Amino acid sequence: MAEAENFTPYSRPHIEADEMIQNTQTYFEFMDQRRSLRAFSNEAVPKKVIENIIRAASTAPSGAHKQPWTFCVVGNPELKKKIRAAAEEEEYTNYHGRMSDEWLNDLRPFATDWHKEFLEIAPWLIIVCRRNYEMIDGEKRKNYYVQESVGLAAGFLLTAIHQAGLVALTHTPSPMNFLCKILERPENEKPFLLIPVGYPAKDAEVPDLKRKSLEEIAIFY
Ligand code: IYR
Repeated sequence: MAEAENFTPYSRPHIEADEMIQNTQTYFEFMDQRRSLRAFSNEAVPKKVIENIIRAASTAPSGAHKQPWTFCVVGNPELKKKIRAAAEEEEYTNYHGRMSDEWLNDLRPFATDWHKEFLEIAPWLIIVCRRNYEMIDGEKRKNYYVQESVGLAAGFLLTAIHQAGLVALTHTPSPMNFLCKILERPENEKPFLLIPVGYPAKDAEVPDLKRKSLEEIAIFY
C-alpha cells in the first residue's frame, strides 16, 4: 500500500457470531418494512429531522471521497406547487405516448398515472442532485463514479428516512431538467432523484408486492 499521509486509527466494537446473526436478522426485518409510498400526510416534519437524514446520507462512500451530491430541500408551498405542475406536464406526455406499452403494462400493479399530488402534500421534497464536476477557482475538477456515489447516498437517505419512522417515494419525473430551472442549479449539477418525505397518509395503502428470495438474488461460491 502507498504510504499513508494522514491516516487515523479506526476500530469497531467486536461482535460475536451469535449476536451478529441475531442483529442482522432484526435489521433485515426492520428494512423489510420499508415501502415506497405515494400517499402522504401533510403533517409537518421538523426541519432538523431532514437535516439529520441528509447528514446520514452524506456518510455514503464516494469516488475519491468527492461527495458529488447536493440535496435540495423544498418545503416552500409555492415552490412545491411549481414543481408539481412542471412534473405533471412531463408525466402527462410520458403516460400519453412517451412510455412504451410494455412499460405502461409493467406499471399497472402500482396504479400510477400522471397526477402527482404528493409533490404538494408531502411536507418536504428532497431533490438529490449529482455533481458531474466541480468548478474550483475557475477550473474544472473531476468527480469520479458519480452515478454510483449518488446512488449510494440516495440509498443511505432512504434508510435514514425509514429509521426516522417516515416514508418516501423514489420519484423520477422524466426528463428532470425543469428542476434545474426551478431550483436555479448551476451547470455542473443535474437532478438524480426527487424524493418526497413525510408521514404516510392515514388511509395509505401499498401494492401487495413480494421481494425476491435469497436464492433468487444471491449466489455463494
Ligand atoms: N416516472 C413515472 C413513471 C414510473 C416509472 C417507473 I420504472 C416506476 O417504477 C414508477 C413510475 C411516474 O412517476 O409516474
